[in-house]
Amino acid sequence: MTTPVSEFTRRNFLKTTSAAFVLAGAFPLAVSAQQSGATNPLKIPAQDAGRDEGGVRVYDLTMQKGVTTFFEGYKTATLGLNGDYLGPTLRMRDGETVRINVTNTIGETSTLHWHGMHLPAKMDGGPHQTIPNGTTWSPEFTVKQKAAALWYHSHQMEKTAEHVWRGLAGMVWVDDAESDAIELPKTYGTDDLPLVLQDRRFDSNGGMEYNAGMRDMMMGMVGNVALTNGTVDPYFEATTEKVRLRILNGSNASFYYLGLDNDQPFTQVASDGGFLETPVEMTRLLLGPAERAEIVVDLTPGQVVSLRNISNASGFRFLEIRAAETLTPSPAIPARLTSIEWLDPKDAAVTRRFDMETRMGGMMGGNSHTINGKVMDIKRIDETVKKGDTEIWEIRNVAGMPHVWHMHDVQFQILDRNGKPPAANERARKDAVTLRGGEVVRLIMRFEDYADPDSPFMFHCHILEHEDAGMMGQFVVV
Ligand SMILES: [Cu+2]
Repeated sequence: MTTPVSEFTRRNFLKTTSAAFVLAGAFPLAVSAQQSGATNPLKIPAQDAGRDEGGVRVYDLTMQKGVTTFFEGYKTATLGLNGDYLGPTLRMRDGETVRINVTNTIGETSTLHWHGMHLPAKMDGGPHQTIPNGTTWSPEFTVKQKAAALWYHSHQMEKTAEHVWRGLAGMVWVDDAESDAIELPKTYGTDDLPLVLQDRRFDSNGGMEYNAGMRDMMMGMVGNVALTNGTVDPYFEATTEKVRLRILNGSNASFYYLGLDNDQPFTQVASDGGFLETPVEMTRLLLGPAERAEIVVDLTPGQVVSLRNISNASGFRFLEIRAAETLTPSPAIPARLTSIEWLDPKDAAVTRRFDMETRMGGMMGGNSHTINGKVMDIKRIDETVKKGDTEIWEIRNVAGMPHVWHMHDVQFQILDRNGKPPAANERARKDAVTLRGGEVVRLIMRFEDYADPDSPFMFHCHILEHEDAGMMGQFVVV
C-alpha cells in the first residue's frame, strides 16, 4: 500500500504549506503529493437499488462506527453507512416512491440529509429531523427529480463538519427515461464511476480525529491526504474508450481545481442537478465543497492519465486511470443531452438579497461567519416563500475568502455572476455555487409542490465549519 502516514504528512507539509497557499490565492488547500505510480485499487461503493415493498422502493441504511485501513498497518476510527467509511450509492428513479430506513448506531444524535433532492421539508433530513442514537428514521417521498448524481450526508446541528469528516456521506444517483436512453457510459464501476473526492488530516498514528483549531474554524478543516471513495492514492483499470466520472467534492472545506496531468481535454456532461443541455469541453474544472460534475474522459489503449487537484503546488492525485491495451469502443457523446426550462427573471415575484460575511474577531471577540449579519437560530424563520413562486436570490460574498452557497428544496439556475453570464458548465441545474471573495451571483428558482409552514428548509455555506459556526438560515414555503 502507500507510504506510512508519518512520512507522507511530514514530507508533503514541508513541500506545500508555504508555497501552495500563495499559489492558489484564497482557496483552502488539501496537501499531499504522489510522484510515482498509484498504489491502491479504487474502492467503488456498493450500489443499493433497494427492494420493492408494495410499490415502495425501500432502503436500509445503518449509521455505524467503523475501523478503516487507509494506510497499511494503521487502523483509523471512522463512521460509515452499512460499512466502515462512507456509504453505498443509492439508485432511485424519477416518479418512484421511496422509503429509507436510517438507523443510527454511532452513539450520538445525527441526521441524514438528501442533498439536492426536491422533497417535503419533513423528509429533508436537515437539523430538525434528528435521529437519536438507537433509533430509526424512515422518510418516505416520491422522487421528483431529473437524472442526477446527488448525495446524502449528516446535517446535525453544529456537528455536521465532524460527522461528515468521520465518514457519514454517500451518493444518490437518480435515473429517468432520459438517462436510460442517453448514449453515455452507464455501467456502474466499469465505465461509470462514482468519485467522492475528499481530503483528511491524518496524524502520525494514522488517526483522523476531528480536531478543528482556531484557524480551521476560520478557513475550514483541510486535510493532508487526498481520499477518493475513501481510497488513498487509487488507480482504476479502464477497459473502455470512455469513462464517465461522477465527481462529488465531498470535502469539508477544500476547493478542488481539477485537471488531467497531461492537460488533455475532458467533457463535462452534467452538473449538480443533472445533464447540461450540451456537453462542454474543458481542461480545468473548479469544484467547491458539495458541488458535483460528471465528466467523460477519452482514453487511448495503454494510456496512463491522472486526475489531479492542480490548485496546490504538488498537484495531488485523486485518481490514476490505467487504460487496457485493448479498449471496448464507446459511442460518441451526444451533441445534445437534455433540455432545461430556463426561468425568466420577469416572472420573479420577489428578489431577496443575502450577504455572506466573515469577520475576524481579533483579541476581544471570536470570528464569525454570518448571512445578512445573523448566525443560525433554529427557532427563527428567516424567509417565507410562497409555493409556486419564482424568485431571484442575489448572493453576495462580502468576505475576502470563498464561500459556497447551498439551498435545500430546489435546483436553481445562475442568472449571472458579477453581472456576466455564467460559464457554459454553470448553465445548469445547481444546488451549490462557489463564490470567490467579493463575488455576486444572482440565482433564480421556483418553489414547487411542497409547502409546510412548520418545517423549514435550510440555506447555508457548504464549508462545513462555517455552517456549524452559524452561517445558515431557514426558509419555509407556505
Ligand atoms: Cu463559508
